Amino acid sequence: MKSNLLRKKLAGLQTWDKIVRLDKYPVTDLKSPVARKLIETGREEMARLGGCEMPDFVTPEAIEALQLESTIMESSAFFKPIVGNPYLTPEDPKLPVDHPNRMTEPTRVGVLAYDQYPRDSLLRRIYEWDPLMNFVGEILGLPAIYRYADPMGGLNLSVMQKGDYLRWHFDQTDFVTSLSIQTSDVGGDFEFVPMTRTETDEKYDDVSKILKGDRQKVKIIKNHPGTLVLFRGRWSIHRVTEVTGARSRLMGLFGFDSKPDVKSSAHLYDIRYGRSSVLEEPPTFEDYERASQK
Ligand SMILES: O=C(O)CCC(=O)C(=O)O
Ligand SMILES: [Fe+2]
Repeated sequence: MKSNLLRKKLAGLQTWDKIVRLDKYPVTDLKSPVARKLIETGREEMARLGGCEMPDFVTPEAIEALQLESTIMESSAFFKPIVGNPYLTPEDPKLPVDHPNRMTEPTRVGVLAYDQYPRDSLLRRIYEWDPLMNFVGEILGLPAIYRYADPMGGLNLSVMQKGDYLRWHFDQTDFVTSLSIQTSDVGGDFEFVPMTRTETDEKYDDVSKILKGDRQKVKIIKNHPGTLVLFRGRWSIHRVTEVTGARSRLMGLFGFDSKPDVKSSAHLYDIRYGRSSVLEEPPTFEDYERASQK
């Protein structure tokens, strides 16, 4: 049973130094010189590229446990193929067909929601750990930072299997924090164009060129397992290329915001999770295993 093996691995991960590379990322002491330096470098990268990559954030033992727990749960992810534009809005039929608002692409990504996460999940423990959230807030230069007050949206696992693709898009949230758990054999790269648009200029011509295949300003993040990424997806258009190998791409997505009480809309619940009611009690890993054996 995979869940027995997972229990053994989790039992060896009781203290944070076994889970997070505190030697490299001393997030429990944000005043330390090493942490100050990381925050300074992170802020500089955020300003220049709109994103910041922190490799080896978690230990190899933690990655093994995260991969195992995700594999146990993966077949319960919700998949809904959609065709959509880069703004995650309905198309506006009044606009010309070559306007980026009307340029759509198919997308298929699976998602596991926060309420599907077992109480003793390692990914849940990492998401709910204040030192990580506070570190993220420091890099973003926020006066305060909160977890989403959303029982489904707070923590997500993005599951991309062979043939899955996440289209070019801008996020509707200010920033995304992700932890790479498993990469695909081939494909599944995160591509982005730094600062594609601004608050005052949509730069439709540039967006249109990117959608038509202009690669000039495209940057690629390979996302090795254990890498923590902060990304301002509202301004930088991004996508995940098609996963073409057999191994699934698994990515933990942490919902933090500069405001308290952030919740998802009923529409998002429907398209992202395929349901409107929240689970009263999260399943256990054993429940997942039983379900996949049926
Ligand atoms: O999976 C990723 O690396 C990015 C996901 C993403 O862009 C999103 O969920 O909006
Ligand atoms: Fe995104």
